[in-house]
Amino acid sequence: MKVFKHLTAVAEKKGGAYFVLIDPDTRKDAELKDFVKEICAQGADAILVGGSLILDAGFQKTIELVRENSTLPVIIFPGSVQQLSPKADAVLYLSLISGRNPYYLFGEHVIAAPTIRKLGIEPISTGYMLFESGRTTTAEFMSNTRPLPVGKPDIAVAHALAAQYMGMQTVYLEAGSGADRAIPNEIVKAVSGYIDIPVIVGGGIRTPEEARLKSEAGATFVVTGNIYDNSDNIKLINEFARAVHIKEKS
Ligand code: 1GP
Repeated sequence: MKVFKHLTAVAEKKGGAYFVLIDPDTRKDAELKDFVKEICAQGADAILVGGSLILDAGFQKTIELVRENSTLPVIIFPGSVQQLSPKADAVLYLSLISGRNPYYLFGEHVIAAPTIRKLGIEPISTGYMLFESGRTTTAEFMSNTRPLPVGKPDIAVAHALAAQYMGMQTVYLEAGSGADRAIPNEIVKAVSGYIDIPVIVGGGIRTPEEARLKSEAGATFVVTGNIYDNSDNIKLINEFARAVHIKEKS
C-alpha cells in the first residue's frame, strides 16, 4: 500500500497518527540509531526527516541510517531540493501556500519532480501553511514569506480549501520548529471542519496533552521534533503517541 494511503488508514483507525521529526543537524550517528529504534518501539506511526536549514552535509547518511533502523515509513520533510534520497519511502511535496514567493509555490517543485520520479519515492502533495507563532521562525526567514495570522481563521480555511481544490493530498499547519506558540486549537478545528483532506499539525507542541488537544481538534497527523533535542524526553514518545491516538484506549 502506498505510504500516504497507509498512514491515512492508520489515523482513521487510531483517531490520529503521530509523526516524529528528525532534524539531521541535531544528532550524531550512534545516538540517531538508538533514537530511531525508540521511535519505532514506543508507538509512533512515521518518521519525518528534514529541516528548513540543514547545516550538516550528512543528509544522505542520516536518511540511510534512519531507513536501516526503522520499521516505520520514512518520509522526507524537505527544506530544499537537495534533500531527496532513494532511501526514503515518500517525500512531502510541499508548496508554501501561505506565502507568495513563487519559488516555494511552484519553483523548486519543477526542479525536484524529475528527480523524485527517478528515485521512485512517493510524492505527497502538501499545502504548507506557515502561521505566526511569536517570533521569526527559520522557515519564515528562509522562505522570505509572511506567515498567516492566527487570529483570522477565515483566512486559514480559505487557504486550506484552495489547496484541496488544487488537488493537494493534505495541508500542513506549521507554527515553525521550536515555535513559542503552537497552532491554536481553534485554527485546527476551523480548518479540519472545513476541508475534506487530512490535516497535519506541527511546531511548538511540547506536551502529550497539547498533542491530544490537536488530535481532538481534528488533526489527522501530529508532528513533534524539537522536544527530543533533550534526550531525557525520548521516554515520552509513547505518551505522545497514546495522546494522539484518541480512538485507542490507553
Ligand atoms: C517543525 O512541525 C515541525 O517543522 C515540528 O516542530 O520541532 O517545534 O516540534 P517542533
